[in-house]
Amino acid sequence: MSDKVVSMPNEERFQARIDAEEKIEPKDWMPEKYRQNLIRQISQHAHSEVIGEQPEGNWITRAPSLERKAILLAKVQDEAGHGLYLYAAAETLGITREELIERLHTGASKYASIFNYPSLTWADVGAIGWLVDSAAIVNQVSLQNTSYGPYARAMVRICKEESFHQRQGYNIMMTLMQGNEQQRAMAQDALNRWWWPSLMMFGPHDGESAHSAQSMKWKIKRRSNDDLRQQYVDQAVQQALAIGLEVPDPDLVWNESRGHYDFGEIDWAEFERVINGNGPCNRQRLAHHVKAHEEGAWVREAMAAYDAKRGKPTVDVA
Ligand code: BYC
Repeated sequence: MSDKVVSMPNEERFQARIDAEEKIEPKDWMPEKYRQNLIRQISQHAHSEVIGEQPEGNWITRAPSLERKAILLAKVQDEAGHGLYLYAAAETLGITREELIERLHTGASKYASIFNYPSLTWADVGAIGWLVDSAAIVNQVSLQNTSYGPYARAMVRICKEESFHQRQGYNIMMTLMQGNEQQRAMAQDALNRWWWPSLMMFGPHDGESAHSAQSMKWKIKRRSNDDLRQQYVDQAVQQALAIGLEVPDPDLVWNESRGHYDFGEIDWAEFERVINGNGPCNRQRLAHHVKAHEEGAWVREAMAAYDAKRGKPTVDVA
């Protein structure tokens, strides 16, 4: 670090480090708003991974073959692991796991809107892996370069695992599309229901995004919501066409001059309803998490007792 940087006030020195692409680490000085904004985003991300286990978990006992069941089990376990890395990253910012879970249960902290939709058929498992994990990867690849070290490092491993998830989802859709008429209709129906919610995963338009300007300045976010959404649409449309699926958007058209697909407007009223707790499954998802958390209390207590007996600090396993 140059002498000039060292003599700057904290805020300016911090921004200079960000501008120089240095990673911020847990014990480094950081503005309180940077810390709080990161806790907000990382914990929302962690909650999404964990709540996201529910729609897919719904199909573990009904997977159509032993192989599909083993793959789905592994995927759902991966999502739990992602939650774990992300909660651990959030904890480095000085918040406890208990507080994070409390915020989820009281509704103070959000999770990705998409997990408030039901998984009605086996094809939905394909659609979630293909579309939801694709959307997540597009976003998370950019987050590998986020300015906060623990978050960036968690993203590297998560992206590798998400790539496998995406392929298993697309493979389910491809298999169904090579099947009989009923199976093809099931795949198309799943795409029809998951397409628009998957576009909502990227959040509001750039001009409406409350946090984007500051998050981009601090390089917490590296690319804008609309920019990432466009990349996702361009990729997913080609993948749909390749297996004979029709994207449910009458306004979808290739724009030669932009070199991108133009696409229709998201139903933002629906987005608002879902992120404010009134989607089709919000109550069910939260109630299930609260129940599982309460039923797991004895595990946390047993681990704390075990650690105390060994004279080790209690591991926070909320
Ligand atoms: N859903 O100012 P904005 C997975 C909220 S899971 C709900 O643009 P920001 C998987 C936003 O929080 C991977 N809420 O916010 C798991 C804010 O509200 P608050 C999930 C949303 O943070 C299992 C307000 O709207 N990925 O892959 O700058 C199975 C204004 O928005 C949503 C992540 O979580 C939404 N879709 O940008 C399968 C990625 N969109 O907090 C797969 C990490 C917006 O002020 N997160 N809101 O109350 C991010 O990259 C960013 O937080 C977002 C939003 C792009 C989502």
